[in-house]
Amino acid sequence: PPPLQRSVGIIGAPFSKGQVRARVTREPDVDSVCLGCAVKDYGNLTFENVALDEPVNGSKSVRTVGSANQRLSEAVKAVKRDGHTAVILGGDHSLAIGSIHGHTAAVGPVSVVWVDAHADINTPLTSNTGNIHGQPMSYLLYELQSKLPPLPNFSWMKPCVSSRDLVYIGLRDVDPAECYIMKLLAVKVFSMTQVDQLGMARVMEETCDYLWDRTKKPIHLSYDIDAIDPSITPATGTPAVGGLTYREGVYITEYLYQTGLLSAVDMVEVNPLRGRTEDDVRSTVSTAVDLLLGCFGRRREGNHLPDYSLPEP
Ligand code: Z70
Ligand code: MN
Ligand code: MN
Repeated sequence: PPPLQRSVGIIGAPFSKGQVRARVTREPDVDSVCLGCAVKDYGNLTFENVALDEPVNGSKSVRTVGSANQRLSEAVKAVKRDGHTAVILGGDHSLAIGSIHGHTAAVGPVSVVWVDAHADINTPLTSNTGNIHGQPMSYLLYELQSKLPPLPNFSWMKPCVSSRDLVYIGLRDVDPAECYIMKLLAVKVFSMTQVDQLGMARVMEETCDYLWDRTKKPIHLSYDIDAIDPSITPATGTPAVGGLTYREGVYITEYLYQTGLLSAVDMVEVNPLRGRTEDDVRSTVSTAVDLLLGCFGRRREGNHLPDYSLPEP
């Protein structure tokens, strides 16, 4: 494995306006995110609610989400310029717009690994819900720009991801328009069917083979906690049955860590208010923490600091 003493910069991004169901907050405990590596806490971003943020083409809170993402993009850019691996704690998945935008602004083109029950690739014109957390990939892809209406408070952002550099893992709740878009753009998808068919080890090998076909780019992992089965991570806004096991979920993070290319991680849709019991919340949050730990080198076989030495009798 590559030598992996890395520093991590953490941004809290408690967005909730990309979806309707209450607050989604920063939950994972910052101090537990990285074991034996330096953690810099950039604090929680604050966002103003834009007054009179009436729906645009049916999409809700467009202006609020637009300006919040502009701030997040700047924050992620700063974390990357400081030389850290960026961790963005959501918040709903609309924050991937600013997160991926800021990441590419700092480092150039990236590969995106999107782990989710949902494809989040609706355009504002195909969305049935008007929730922007179901739309972020359409804003980010070069290939969909001609399909997007102009949106207030989004003029700062330019598309920055090629459909060739995107891989989905865990899909199982995809709208017809999203299915059409992914076919149209020939996006690489490992739905739950492929996960069942191939097993996660092969899914990860094929993911990297595919992404590395041309050049190895920094990886942006956008991890929606609802990718994991709701029996393990119930405290989320849109639980979808038939999800990844805890082990499959963690394996993704361990595999990406050992590529040495993991450059930014979003951990989103953890929503304590959606848990029915305290155990629901505990299990969801501790899984999110374990996924982040996997991203930063924790191994299930055990861990020790590099300078560990046995005590002499
Ligand atoms: C639906 C939409 C979504 C997360 C739900 C759902 C999208 N396709 N994403 N929960 N995280 O509203 O566009
Ligand atoms: Mn999502
Ligand atoms: Mn989702």
